[in-house]
Amino acid sequence: AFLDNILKDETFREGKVTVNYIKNTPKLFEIQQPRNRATKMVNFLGDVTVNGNVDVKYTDPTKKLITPTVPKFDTKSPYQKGTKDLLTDLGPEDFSKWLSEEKKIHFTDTTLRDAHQSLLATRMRTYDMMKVAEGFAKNHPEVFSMEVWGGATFDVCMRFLKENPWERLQKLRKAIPNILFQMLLRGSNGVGYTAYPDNLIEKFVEQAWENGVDIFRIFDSQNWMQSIAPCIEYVRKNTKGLAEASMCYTGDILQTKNNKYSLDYYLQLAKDLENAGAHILAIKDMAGLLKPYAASELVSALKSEISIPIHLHTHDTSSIQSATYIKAIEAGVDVVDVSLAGMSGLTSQPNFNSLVEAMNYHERENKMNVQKLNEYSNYWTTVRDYYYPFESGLKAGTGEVYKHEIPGGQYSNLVPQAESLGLKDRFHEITDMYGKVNELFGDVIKVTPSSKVVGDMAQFLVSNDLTIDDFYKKGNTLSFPESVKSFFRGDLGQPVGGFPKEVQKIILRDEKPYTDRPNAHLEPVDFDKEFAEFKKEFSEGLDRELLITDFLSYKLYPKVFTDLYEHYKKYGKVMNIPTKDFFYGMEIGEEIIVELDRGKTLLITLISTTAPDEAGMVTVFFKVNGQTRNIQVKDKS
Ligand code: 3PY
Ligand code: ZN
Repeated sequence: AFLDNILKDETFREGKVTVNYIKNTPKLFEIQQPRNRATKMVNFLGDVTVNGNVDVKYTDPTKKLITPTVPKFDTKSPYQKGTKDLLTDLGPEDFSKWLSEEKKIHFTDTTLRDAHQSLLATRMRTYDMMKVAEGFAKNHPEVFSMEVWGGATFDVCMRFLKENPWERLQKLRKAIPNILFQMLLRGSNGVGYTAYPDNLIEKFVEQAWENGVDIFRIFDSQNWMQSIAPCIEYVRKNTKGLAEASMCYTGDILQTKNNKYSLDYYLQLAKDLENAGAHILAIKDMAGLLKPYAASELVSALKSEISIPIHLHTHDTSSIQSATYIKAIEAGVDVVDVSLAGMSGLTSQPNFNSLVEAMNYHERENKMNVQKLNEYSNYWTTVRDYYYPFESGLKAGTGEVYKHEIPGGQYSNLVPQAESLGLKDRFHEITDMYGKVNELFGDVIKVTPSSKVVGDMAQFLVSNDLTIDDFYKKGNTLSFPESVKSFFRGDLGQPVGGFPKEVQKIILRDEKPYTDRPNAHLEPVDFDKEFAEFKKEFSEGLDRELLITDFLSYKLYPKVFTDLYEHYKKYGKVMNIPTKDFFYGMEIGEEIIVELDRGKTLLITLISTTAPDEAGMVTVFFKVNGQTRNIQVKDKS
């Protein structure tokens, strides 16, 4: 434990050890009692067993959850070299050239980020990822990259799963050293919903790289260069990773009359991104609007205008997006985003397994072990069932997406959101209104966080039985959602073609909007001072050193981090609890193994629970590593 403390100590980790280091660091002698950690663990399990997990809104007692089969691999075999090794060898510029010259089509697997963000409200736990991480990396070294971090995962990880997102990244990196990792970065908004100080985003990029991210997919919710360009710069300056700059795709380039989002618009944007130093260009089709023939035209034109490689991302909400990939592949796209079959389709990415098969014998085929890919897909199909309360309930693709243009992740979330507002029966009114609000706002790009603004306004109008006409007539008397006011003030940057003036005036009334970068209105973070204050405030009662990554989590999400920290102090590390028990508690007689920390494990059996006593207290009996433990849990029902 003493050695453990040294290894965790920040001074040691930063290589700043001096002669009197041990003498001057009394913390090293504070040995945590495993019993204490075991007690916290059973307190958590006892609470979930008696009261359920607060994040699970309903359970289905008839549901049979089966144990997933982890595909076999030779644990002793070395990792084969993959794209991560190639990036290390070549450096970002030459790597980018290598990719441009590759004939084979390459695949990014989004299973661990966008797929579950879009299908399961981002709830996939590190526990389930880690079971297959090493095997997947050993069985599939040909995968171009794995999207594992960023977007909504950062927030949800802490808020609902009570995990440290940085630890997820570190664990995955250790298990998958050979394949490039990529993250989604929302430009000035980092991994949040609003602008942050520039130096905070810069530090975040540096730490994301230090902890394992290689490809930074950077986008701005209005395709605003002033938000994207600084992030490209941060990646180039602070990392040896790849800056993948995105153009968010909306509308339809094939519509040639009066089209704000025309082919020329995208070609100019792509050139600007290349000139700003991007190593890769991403076409980020967040709503799945890029139709097959439009993809053909867009990719061909881009190929003749820019020289960096092109990475295509889409969502299969319409259920036609594999055709888009095929046309894009014919037109020379370099990489496409797919997810393992069991986590693909609908609002997620197109099907990895089927696309690999479909490319068989084609001149751009990229051979993969499809048998193994299918085994991993089967693993996820089984695991997915554990997350059933987070499924959206969507059953089929929809052609309506071309009308409302709702991004994949938002579309599946809108179902439970409408339900919680008592608007379940009016879901289609909301999606219709979403399209109308988009027009009202001047046909904006809709992706996090601007998509939330349009969604908030649509829900506001529907729930108050208001029409667009009412907006114009009664606008001066309505209290609009805060996100809508913020958007029109300029907090999310400037939309293509500017804000519609009349609408802006109705929403802001006398408030003055601004047109410069929202980040310019924010005080830079004083890292030395604020990090020291943070450590002082939060280290009490904590069994580990607070790191700069904790500070970043705190600066991005102060309330969420504070709640996570309280949860950690009360229950310890819950990320290694099996998913079934984390969400639904334990069954009588069930025995589980939970890893506490590096190799230390607890064997926990739930022996029995009593009925609540007069004070509503339940006694829960466990056996922990052979010793009986009982705890008292307040029954909150
Ligand atoms: C995110 O920002 O989380 C997205 O996935 C946007 O498409
Ligand atoms: Zn996406």
